[in-house]
Amino acid sequence: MNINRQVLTLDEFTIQGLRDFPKATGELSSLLRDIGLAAKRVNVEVNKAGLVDILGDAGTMNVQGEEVKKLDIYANNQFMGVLKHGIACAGIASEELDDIVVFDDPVSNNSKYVCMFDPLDGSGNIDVNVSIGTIFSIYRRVSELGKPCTEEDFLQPGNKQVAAGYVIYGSSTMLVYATRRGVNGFTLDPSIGEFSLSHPNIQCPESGKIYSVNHGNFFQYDKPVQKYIDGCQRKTKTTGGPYTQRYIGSMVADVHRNLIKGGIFMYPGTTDKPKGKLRLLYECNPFAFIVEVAGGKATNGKQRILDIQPTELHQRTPLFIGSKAMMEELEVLLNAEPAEAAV
Ligand code: P6P
Repeated sequence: MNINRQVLTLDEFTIQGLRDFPKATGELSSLLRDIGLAAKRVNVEVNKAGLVDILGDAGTMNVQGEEVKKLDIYANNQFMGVLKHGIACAGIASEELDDIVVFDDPVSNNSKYVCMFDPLDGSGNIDVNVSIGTIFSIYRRVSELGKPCTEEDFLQPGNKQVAAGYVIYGSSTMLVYATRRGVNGFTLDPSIGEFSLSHPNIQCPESGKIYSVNHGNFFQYDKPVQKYIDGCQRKTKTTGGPYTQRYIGSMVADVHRNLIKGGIFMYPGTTDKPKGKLRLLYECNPFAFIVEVAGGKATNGKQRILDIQPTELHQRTPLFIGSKAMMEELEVLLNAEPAEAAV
C-alpha cells in the first residue's frame, strides 16, 4: 500500500495549482479557500437545522419578494464575512441583498476579484430535509484597482467568469468548482474537517436518460418545450425517449445529479413568468460555466447563457442546461418552424 497516498484537500489542491503557475498571485486560490471555510460553517448549521430554533421564517422579505428563512441570513453573512476579511475580493452581490456590497478598504480595493452568490439556494426545502446548496461566481474586476469596486464589475457576461462553483449540503457535503482548466469535486471529510478531492476532472456525460422539469407548469410552456417534454416520455423522431423524470425542486441537487449522471434540467419561461424564475448572475451563469467546462451546454432557449449581457443584478432568465446530445435534441425543436412545434 502506498503509505504516502493522500487524498488532496481543497487547500492542497489550490496551492498545488499555484506550483503549476508560478506567476499566479495566489489570490484566486485564497478566495476559493475562503469559500470553503464559509461552506464548512454553513454546513454545521444546515446539518443541525432541525435541532435548533434556526428554522422558520426570519419574517423579512428578500429582494425576490420571498419569505427569508434564518438560515439564508446566516449563510449570506458567513460568505460575505470570509470574503470581506480575506485578501482577494473587492465586493460581493448576493440573492439576499438588494444591492452590491463594496468592501471599500485598502486591501479589498486592491483585490482583483468580485464574487456573486446565492448563499442558500432551495431554502424552501430546509424544513423538509431536502438537499440545498450555495452557488458562487467569481469575476476579475473591470474597475480600477486601488479604488472601490463598482456595479460594472458585477454586470459582466458569464463568459468572463474566472471560476464558478457550488456547495451541495446533502447526504454528504460537496464543494464543486470549475476554472477553465476543469471541474473538480471535493467531499467534506468530517474526520479531518476538510474538503477532500473525491471527483477529479468531472465530465458531463455526452447524453443521458434523466430529464428535470416542473411538470406542474407544462401547460404554461411554449409549444416546442411541450413537444420536447412529450418526447422525453416516448421515442420521437427528435428524441431518444422515454427518459426518467427526476425533479427535486432544489437546483443545486438537480443540476449536480445531471452533471454526474447525464441529463437535462429545464426551467423554461411560462405564460405567467416569461423570463422564468432562476437568476442569471448567481444561479444560471455559474452552472452554465461549470457544465460547459465539463462538456455540456446551457442556453436560455435562444442564446448561450454565458453570452447574455446582464443589465441588472437580479434579472431572471429561462434555463436549459445539461448533456450536449440532449440539449441538441431540444434545440432542434426550439429552432423548428412554429408549425413543427405543435404537440
Ligand atoms: P419550482 C428553489 O426555490 C429554486 O430557486 C431552485 O433551486 C429550484 O430549481 C426552483 O426554485 C424550483 O422552482 O417553481 O419548480 O418550485
